[in-house]
Amino acid sequence: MTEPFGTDIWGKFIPLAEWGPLVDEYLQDPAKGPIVNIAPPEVDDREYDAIFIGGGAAGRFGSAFLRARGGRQLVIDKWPFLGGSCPHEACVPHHVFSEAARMLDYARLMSNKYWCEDYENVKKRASILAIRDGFLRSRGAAHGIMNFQSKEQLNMEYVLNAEAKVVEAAGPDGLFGVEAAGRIFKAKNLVLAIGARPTAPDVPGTGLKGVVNFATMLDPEWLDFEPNRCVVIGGGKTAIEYGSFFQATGCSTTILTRSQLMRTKGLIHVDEDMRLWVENAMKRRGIDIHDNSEPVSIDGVDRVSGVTYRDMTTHEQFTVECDMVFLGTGETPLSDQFATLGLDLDAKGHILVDKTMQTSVPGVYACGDMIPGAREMFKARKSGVTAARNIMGEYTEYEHENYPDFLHSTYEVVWTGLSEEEARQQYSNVVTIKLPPDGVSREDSALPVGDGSMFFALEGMGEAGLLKSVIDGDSRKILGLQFVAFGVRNAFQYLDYLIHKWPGGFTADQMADVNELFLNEGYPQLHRLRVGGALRDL
Ligand code: COM
Repeated sequence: MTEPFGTDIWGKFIPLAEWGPLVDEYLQDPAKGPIVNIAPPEVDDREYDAIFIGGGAAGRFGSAFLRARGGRQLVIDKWPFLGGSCPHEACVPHHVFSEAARMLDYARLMSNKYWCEDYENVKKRASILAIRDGFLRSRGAAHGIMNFQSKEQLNMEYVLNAEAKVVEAAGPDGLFGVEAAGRIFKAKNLVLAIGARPTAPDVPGTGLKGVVNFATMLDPEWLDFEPNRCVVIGGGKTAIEYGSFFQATGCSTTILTRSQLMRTKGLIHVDEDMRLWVENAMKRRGIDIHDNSEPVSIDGVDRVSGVTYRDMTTHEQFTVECDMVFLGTGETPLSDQFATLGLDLDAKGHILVDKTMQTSVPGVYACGDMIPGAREMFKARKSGVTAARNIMGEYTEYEHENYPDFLHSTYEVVWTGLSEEEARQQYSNVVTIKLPPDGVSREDSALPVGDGSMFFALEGMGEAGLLKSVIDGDSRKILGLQFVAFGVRNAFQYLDYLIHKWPGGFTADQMADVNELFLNEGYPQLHRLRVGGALRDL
């Protein structure tokens, strides 16, 4: 045990505008030591109800809830900011890149039309580095709001820029001990939430210059050239999102995936119509997609020059030339850092938890990317909150392995509930409502059209998107919803709640009763067209 150290900020107001530059100083010089915001005993001398190890979405939201319920929490993070990978290298930059992809897609559609310049001939490329650097320039604002809000508005206690080590399992006093910033902190419960690290495929060449993942591509020293030809390895959400972005910038992209696109293990309830719509739209935009393909080697001397892959059926080998490889091959939870606790893990190293987020060790909870299920902020936040509620004595369950989901191509792709195939396995009278309808070719349909896709109807027939509702024709309950286009993803948060939480289920008739507020083929309007009598496909 060393002497306590670090910068004590308890009781000192740091204006929001100062937080961003302050965090940057710590990022550039981590040896500046911990940032310590701990209440002195004269302010609060209670034991901590929980120490959250990891201050990402799970640890931060769990802490906020626990605090709001009158408990005492401490959150410790190795980075000098709260919010974890989300504001730093994952969700926020991903949303920047996906928004760029969408705008670039539209620029091509609108090239030389109306008020728009000749995009293809004048600006063949958008700079990946410029967009990346734009995000890096503004990242301090995202870091800053996390620390400011957590301290000034949510009254959290935290230690940042410090490693946390569990040094005592619950002893006779029932307390755990955690060492950080040269001190031992005691708590009745632990919440483990330090996340996961990107996993590289087990092939030669992953260390070559030009091989990146979502985190390393943000490092200006690592990605210091403008890529022109990219190979993405993987077929899940990250591969689709980043691959769509690279292609949209004009960096010609190939995707190599073992499974079909969107059929990786991490994606569930994926409807085949939706999957095909996404894959075909990506192909129409020039992305070269090879499924059933496993990487053999990443080739090059010092820097990457290509990827050799094998067709998993014929075993034939092929090489694709490139100057950048993006690894979208999943992540591994950092559970080995808690090996001394003897927690039950799955084969991939996820910490196994029950529906209250409690692990196999009483008093130890785990959340976010450390547990099975989607690696998503929504799961992180909700699992952290679930742990906090249970710690504070409010029994709460969360189905963390069954969830609605969302991804970007150049479109918003969002789904909840059962796919049509899943519904047909469980129900004998499945009815679907679809746009474009069955039997109408995509090219002949300007629908669905609405917010964000009006010019697809005018200039890009057949690119408007896909809308689908899967209904049990007997009970009239909505079983699943799928959408590819724009402007509906926020509605899905509420639609998901309705179809899963409405007592007895949410019916097509109730959906038809919802007031639609915009001109679009949204779900209320389409259900209204159909629900007068017996339900039939539309
Ligand atoms: C959002 C991070 S970028 S958190 O979920 O608000 O902590």
